[in-house]
Amino acid sequence: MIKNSITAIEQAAWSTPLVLRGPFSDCIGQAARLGYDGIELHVADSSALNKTKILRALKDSHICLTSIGTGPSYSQYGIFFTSEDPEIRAEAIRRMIGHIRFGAETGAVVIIGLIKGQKKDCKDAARYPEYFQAGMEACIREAERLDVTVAFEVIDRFESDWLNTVEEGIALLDGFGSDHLKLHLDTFHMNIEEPNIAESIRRAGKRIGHVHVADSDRWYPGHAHYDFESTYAALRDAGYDGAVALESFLYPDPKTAAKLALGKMTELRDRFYGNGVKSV
Ligand code: LER
Ligand code: MN
Repeated sequence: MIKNSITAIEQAAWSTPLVLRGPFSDCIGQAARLGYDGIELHVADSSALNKTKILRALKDSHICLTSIGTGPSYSQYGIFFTSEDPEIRAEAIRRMIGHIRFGAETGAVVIIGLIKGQKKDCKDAARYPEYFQAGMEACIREAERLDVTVAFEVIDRFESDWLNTVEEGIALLDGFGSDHLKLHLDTFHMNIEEPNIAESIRRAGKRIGHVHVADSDRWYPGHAHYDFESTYAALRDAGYDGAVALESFLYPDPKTAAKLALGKMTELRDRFYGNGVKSV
């Protein structure tokens, strides 16, 4: 059965589409009280976390860590795979290795999204593919060693100047050929890039490793006109059985967004996966 999850970060701008804010142990308690099955923590550096406290909060709240978001290294600290600076590239890899080790301790999927960097960020333009390859290979090696899933997020053209579509994501995965590298789909990005979202999901099939949901305007699911019915039907047909994490703006306020989203996510899950029945 898929898990309903919610994103959290310790600190970020109001406009960042991550829902719960504050110390992670508090966010975990809030997610559980709201009725979520799991939480996705967006972390700059996993090796600097108080893991004992987080693991205790997860245990006490009876929810799981579904996923680790790794974008804050890029968005808050300018650390990414494709920097022309070798120290920044090494630091990006060190942080990803720390996230993957935390994933091994918790069973969480580790996201590779914004940390890949953009072409425009690399002042040594001709070399970004080589730097990206090295970053990805280091992650895949550690993920295979520790049996962790790393999920590559396809991000729309307005936030990333390359690797924007599901088709490009599939080609990327095929190039690496590792069972531990999966695709991470986000309804907000797919709504911008995919001509037929349900078809893209079915094509991605068993390669799907993680899912983010927000409506077409990036508010909570149910607020605008994204077709969640066809997305959930396609996820079920693809045999997807992982987590679906709410990554939306905080409008009208975080608690309302989290509650209304969970209502819609639960209704969709019951309808397309059946109450308590495992997916196909
Ligand atoms: C960025 O828009 C996004 O969707 C995040 O999941 C990236 O970490
Ligand atoms: Mn996302």
